[in-house]
Amino acid sequence: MADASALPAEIRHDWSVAEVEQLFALPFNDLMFRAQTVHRAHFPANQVQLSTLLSIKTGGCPEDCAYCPQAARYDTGVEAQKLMQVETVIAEAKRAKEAGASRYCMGAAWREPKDRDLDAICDMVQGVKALGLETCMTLGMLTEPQAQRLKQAGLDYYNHNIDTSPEYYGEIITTRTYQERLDTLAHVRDAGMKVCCGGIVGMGESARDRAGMLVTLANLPHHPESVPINMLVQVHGTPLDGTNALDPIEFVRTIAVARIMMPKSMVRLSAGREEMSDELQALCFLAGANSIFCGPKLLTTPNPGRDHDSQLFDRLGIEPMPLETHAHG
Ligand code: SAM
Ligand code: DTB
Ligand code: SF4
Repeated sequence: MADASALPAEIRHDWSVAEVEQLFALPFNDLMFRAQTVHRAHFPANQVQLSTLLSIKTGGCPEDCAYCPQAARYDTGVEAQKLMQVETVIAEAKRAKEAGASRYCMGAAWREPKDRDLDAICDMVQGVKALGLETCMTLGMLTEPQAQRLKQAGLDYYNHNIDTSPEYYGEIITTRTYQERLDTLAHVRDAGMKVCCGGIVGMGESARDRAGMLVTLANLPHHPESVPINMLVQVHGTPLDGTNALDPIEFVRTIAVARIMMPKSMVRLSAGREEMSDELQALCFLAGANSIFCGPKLLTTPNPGRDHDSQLFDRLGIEPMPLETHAHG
């Protein structure tokens, strides 16, 4: 019998929210089968890419993102620090490479970078790249010239998340608009960098919002090469602390639908792994997640240690994805 779900998925940019809600509503086994089929058509079935995060400028952020421990206005115990020294960043990146990471992601708690900070930022990019790692930065909003400077310095990826659906966005952030986020993504793309863009679930959003978030991502002119799906890490002092937890099965469904909608993108099982069981993470890999953050810390909150992750990979027969496999395009 011909089964459309067995065909490699086409790359589409015309998804409707209603259609995506139907994908979410499929029987779980059917959804997982479709996601696995798409995954296997485009990627090695048992490889997961490893990125390591470093907060190069922590805390004191002027924005009001309701999930974020680094916003100055919430009392979360995160102390504001200055931009890290270039040498310290490079030394940390070296350790991450030795621990098996293929990409190094550097994050700053800024609304946007100041031009005077960009010299040091570009030195970090060059130094980390020289170690043979892919580089990624997440620094907030970028102007066109700033994006071009980062590209010239050799930056491979820029991370800027849309966070949630256009409809729910105003409940989470008021200090910048959804459109400003889309503008930054366009500047990154136009400068010729690869885009890392995803969002957070478990913020009290509806099922329709989760579908709407994925529709925004998949209907961008190009699918982001990397799509981080974060489970909210609840931090004491942030407005979202105490939000009802999302059903873990719904989280797995979100990964599976992202995989089906963006067949060639790396889908990252991002924040929230520290609170997930090994079995839940295994389901996320089965649903098509093929990237994680490794190392004991995300930006400010804990992440599973290297030993735990290697044991999990051994139990699942998963291997770290070599750089050559994902550095195409
Ligand atoms: N300040 C820059 C910005 O917001 O674009 C870059 C750093 S910011 C911390 C990067 C992303 O981390 C956010 O867009 C959000 O998606 C994610 N994030 C922050 N706090 C989180 C939390 N508590 N749980 C899950 N994801 C979180
Ligand atoms: C992304 O989507 N998630 C990462 C990375 N991109 C920058 C950040 C997660 C942060 C979780 C909260 C913290 O550790 O401060
Ligand atoms: Fe600032 Fe980024 Fe946190 Fe928002 S997510 S408060 S912009 S560090």
